[in-house]
Amino acid sequence: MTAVSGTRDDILALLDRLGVDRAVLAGGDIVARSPIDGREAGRVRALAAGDVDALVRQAHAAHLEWRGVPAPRRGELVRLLGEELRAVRTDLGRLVTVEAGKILSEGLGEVQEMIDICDFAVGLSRQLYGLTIATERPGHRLMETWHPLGVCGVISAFNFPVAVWSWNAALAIVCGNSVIWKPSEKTPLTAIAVQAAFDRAAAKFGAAPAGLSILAQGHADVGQALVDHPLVPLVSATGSTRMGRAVAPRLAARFARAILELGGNNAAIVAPSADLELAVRGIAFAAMGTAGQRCTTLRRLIVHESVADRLLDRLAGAYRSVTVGDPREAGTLVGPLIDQASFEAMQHALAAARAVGGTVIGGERVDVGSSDAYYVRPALVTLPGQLGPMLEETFAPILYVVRYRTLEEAIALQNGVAQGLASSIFTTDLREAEMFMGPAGSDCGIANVNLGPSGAEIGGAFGGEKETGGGREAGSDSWKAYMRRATNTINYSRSLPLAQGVRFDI
Ligand code: UN1
Repeated sequence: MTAVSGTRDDILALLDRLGVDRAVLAGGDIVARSPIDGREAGRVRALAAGDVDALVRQAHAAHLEWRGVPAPRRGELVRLLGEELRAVRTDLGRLVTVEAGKILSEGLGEVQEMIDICDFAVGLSRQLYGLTIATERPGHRLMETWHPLGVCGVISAFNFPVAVWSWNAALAIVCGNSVIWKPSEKTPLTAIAVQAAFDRAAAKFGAAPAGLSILAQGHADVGQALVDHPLVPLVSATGSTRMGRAVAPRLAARFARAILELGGNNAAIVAPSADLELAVRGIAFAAMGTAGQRCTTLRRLIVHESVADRLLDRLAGAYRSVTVGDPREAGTLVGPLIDQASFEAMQHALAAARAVGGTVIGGERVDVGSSDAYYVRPALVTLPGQLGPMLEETFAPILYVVRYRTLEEAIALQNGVAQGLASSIFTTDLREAEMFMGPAGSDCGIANVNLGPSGAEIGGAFGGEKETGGGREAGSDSWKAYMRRATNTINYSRSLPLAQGVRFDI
């Protein structure tokens, strides 16, 4: 293999094509670095926590103006954003690859998700429906209306450095809100490129208030200032459960809303009737794709004892042969881990697995000719039971395997962790599939049949239960979290009947 290199030149060329001035790399506290070779490309300015107040006030002023613009007109701005994203899809996708280390098709796929949610939000801008409800009083009408909320804070993670912003921002903006985005410090450049695309869309739109979408690069203190600001009624935060534990109580203390997308420890059950060929492919993508760094990554495989040996044989082959390397190269399926800390966490989890009697295939570092880059062969770990590191989310490509005998046992294992994001079952037995999706089945926000737990479409609501945080983003009726609901009772009669038959005659 030729040594990985050239990420700085790649980044500079991409910034030019994405309409971003190279001067953004002129200096600051945030290191822009590609995990492909681990080399620094430059430094980006971080805001101080004290800068946040002025930005929130600017965003709040933008919201006050924007809420008076009819929603379908607000949709026009998001339509233009979608057009801008279409125009830069290849370059922005490649920048995601260079900055986050995803393979090219996943980088492109992430930008496609942004385009998809823009399209969804444009349609939604004419469908922010309330209800008319039967009233108990004659000559009255009872209804509900949905109104813009205010400034929406978005805190996103490195692994989906651009899509997560768009899931929130596209909906928040058609709903009449403004947005302040604190991206991961590990992916500052993709955020700048997205903000540039938004600014171009706003310029074409013509009459968007300044400060409708603000990028606030910074460290945890900037995120915290956003979380604590009284003019921010909603914060949507994606990241670890540890981050969620810091954010949620602060929001609760001031009765602000939270959309939390935290850790996942996602499982797949492989039943005796499963199509094993399909299961192997589904498992391989879900467990090794994105180098195990999706919150929906498959981390636990619960396989029926009657098919375990056959399945594991085939999986072991896939784990040994999968191409690990530079994600910019066409044949690569597994790119780098984001950084050294991530590599160390993976090695720590594998050592813990061995300590509880686990057998490990893979997991070793792969040399790509750069000591600052961390590539690994994905690890397949057979455990004697669901214990030790299998109960935790390690953001790396480790798939733990346990065997089961009855479906009840498998579902208990699937539900027997603290997280509740995504899950799946491979079965051709209708009863098993329905059982898994039913009230006594998977306890996750996502429950799939005959595909892995990752790679959700934007049309459905995305999010999970328990320590995953309970938030929902993207499709279905997730938009309701970005609006406030008013219940309206209108009396068009000449008398004043009181509800519940109460009499109050004066
Ligand atoms: C995440 O990893 O933060 O379902 C979200 C998926 C993606 C979203 C992942 N659409 O894999």
